[in-house]
Amino acid sequence: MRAGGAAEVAAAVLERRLASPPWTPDWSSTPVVILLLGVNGAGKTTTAAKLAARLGAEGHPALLGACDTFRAAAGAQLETWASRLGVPVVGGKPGADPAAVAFDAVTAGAARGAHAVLLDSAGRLHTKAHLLEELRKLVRVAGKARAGAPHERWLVVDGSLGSNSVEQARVFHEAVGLTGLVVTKLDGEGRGGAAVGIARETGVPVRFVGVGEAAEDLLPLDARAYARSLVGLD
Ligand SMILES: Nc1nc2c(ncn2[C@@H]2O[C@H](COP(=O)(O)OP(=O)(O)O)[C@@H](O)[C@H]2O)c(=O)[nH]1
Ligand SMILES: [Mg+2]
Repeated sequence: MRAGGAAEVAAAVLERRLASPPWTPDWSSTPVVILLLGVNGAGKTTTAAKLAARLGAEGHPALLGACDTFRAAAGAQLETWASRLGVPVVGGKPGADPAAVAFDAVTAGAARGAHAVLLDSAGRLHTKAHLLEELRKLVRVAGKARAGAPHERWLVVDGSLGSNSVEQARVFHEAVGLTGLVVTKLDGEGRGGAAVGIARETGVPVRFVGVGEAAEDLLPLDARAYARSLVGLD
């Protein structure tokens, strides 16, 4: 078989593995609550902001929840985005209970008629066990503010990193039950190949990809284009 032919076959296999029905949130029952989680630097905060911009442009106003209270800079980073985008944000003082911030954000989102509440979370704590326990609590408490929340629990993965993120994904999946992935930094060196392994390991779809640092640099997954770029086609 020609090399090109083999690459075409590989791309088709990857495309099938990555393809999934499109994301169709239930906008008849709002706010839809989306938790973004993942390790430090993956792109959670940036993705929350980009997603708020995208949903707002599609007619679904969002409210941001700054649940990363571990670092003071994290809340400030989200607030800067929020004011730039003109999107409301609910946060807490540094060291505040992230679950309490999530509760407040979901409650505020419902009261203000937001269609989506996007919860940014911390990526590093004293220990991994502590981080996972905090995320579990956040999920539990968000569900008290609104039944079924957070409706989506998306793992944000740095696409420029290698396959050790598959193990990370498994741990997060066990802790909170992921419903989707966002693969960031596909504008950089990496091609985001780990996403295929993560999607396979967890069975959850890639929902969006990050292709830059600006508000508009978040795109729904195009499985065909993604698969072809993974094998070096196009
Ligand atoms: N080039 C590029 N940079 C990104 C992308 N997403 C996030 N970043 C950058 O990655 C860094 C870490 O992002 P941040 O959202 O703070 O990560 P967090 O720690 O998971 O909240 C920041 O400098 C972002 O601007 C992307 O899709 N492309
Ligand atoms: Mg952050």
